[in-house]
Amino acid sequence: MEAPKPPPFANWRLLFTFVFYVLPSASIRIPGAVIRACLKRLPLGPAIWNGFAGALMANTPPSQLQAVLPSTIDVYDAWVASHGVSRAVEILPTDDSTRLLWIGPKKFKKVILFFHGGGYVMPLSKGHLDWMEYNRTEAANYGVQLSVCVLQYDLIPAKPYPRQMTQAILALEHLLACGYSPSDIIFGGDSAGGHLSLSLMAHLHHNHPSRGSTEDLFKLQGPVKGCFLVSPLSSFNFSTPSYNRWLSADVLGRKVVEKWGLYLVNNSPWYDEIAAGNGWGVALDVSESWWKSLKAVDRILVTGGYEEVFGDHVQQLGKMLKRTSQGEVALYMANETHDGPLMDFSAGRPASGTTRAVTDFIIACFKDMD
Ligand SMILES: *[C@@H]1O[C@H](CO)[C@@H](O)[C@H](O)[C@H]1NC(C)=O
Ligand SMILES: *[C@@H]1O[C@H](CO)[C@@H](O)[C@H](O)[C@H]1NC(C)=O
Ligand SMILES: CC(=O)N[C@H]1CO[C@H](CO)[C@@H](O)[C@@H]1O
Repeated sequence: MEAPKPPPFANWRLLFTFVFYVLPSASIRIPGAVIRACLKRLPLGPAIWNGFAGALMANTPPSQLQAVLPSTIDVYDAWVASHGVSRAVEILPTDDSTRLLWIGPKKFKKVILFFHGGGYVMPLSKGHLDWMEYNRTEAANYGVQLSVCVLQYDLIPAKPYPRQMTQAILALEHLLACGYSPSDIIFGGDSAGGHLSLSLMAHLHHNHPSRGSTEDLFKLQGPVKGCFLVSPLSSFNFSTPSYNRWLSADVLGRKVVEKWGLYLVNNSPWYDEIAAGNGWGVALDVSESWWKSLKAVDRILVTGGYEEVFGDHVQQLGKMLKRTSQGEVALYMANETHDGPLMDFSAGRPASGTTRAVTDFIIACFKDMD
């Protein structure tokens, strides 16, 4: 058993960080976010929250964040208990440590393999589970019976790339071994989870050397039904206009993407792979030809916000996939900041257009089959 977590601020280092780094940074970011939100007619509440959360993320070391945030399994356990849903946790037999957390029966008609966001630093949040349950309920209303399988992947800096990708591949292989066919499966995620989805898709396109056999499996059985990418990290090029606004209402900024990005890729094969033109670790920073004739997934949905630092990259990614994928690709952009659906559910707001777009996508993928 893990030791109980200290309550917030029991940790003096965190208090120090908070007073001397987070608060000064927030006192600059919040007014900037408010001005930008007024200019762009965005809701004020989320902009203020983004200013505060952005300052917290950019100035708090990952170890301190991880010390106070409940772990993925704790969040899942509390959520199933409070929703009266049955708890179903599987340990991947091929790995012995990676867990799959189920919402709904393990053997059902369809399944969503979900990768939560949080910059690979933060664990699963309750908002993610509320979001996925919303999907399930909405889908059920349309006659689509599905379960959600949440991957509990390892976090950085302790476990850098490609550990999370390997875990995602093992999870997908496990679903196939359990009897799901690729056409019963949608995978996807938000932010870092979108990045992880792109890595998994990349592996299905060109096998990653760490895990070599999946490609043949999909050649035999056909493509995966769908993949949704909500505000995915897809490039480390910080010179786009979205990154260089004078005022930003977004929760992310260059500092945190760069810092956490380094935790992900340092001491890993990432640099050699990208230098050799292999796009497993980041989709847009290799030549487009790498993605040519992508047939791993039938339908892809890419979503993002015009007001997020990933805004330009998300649009580039959508356009690139439209050119390279043999399946159907849709790009949905809205006037919002990073990770709209998660923000909806974290704040208890009604579902926005982006949340709706993801749900409609999931229903459309599975609906045409029955
Ligand atoms: C980075 O992005 C900018 C702006 O979109 C572009 O002009 C530049 O060529 C990109 N750099 C690389 C190395 O891809
Ligand atoms: C987004 O906001 C701009 C003004 O800032 C407006 O012109 C545009 O129509 C809006 N787009 C959507 C999809 O709401
Ligand atoms: C398909 C399925 O299991 N749908 C469930 C979704 O969640 C609602 C409420 O939690 C259940 O009533 C449905 O049965």
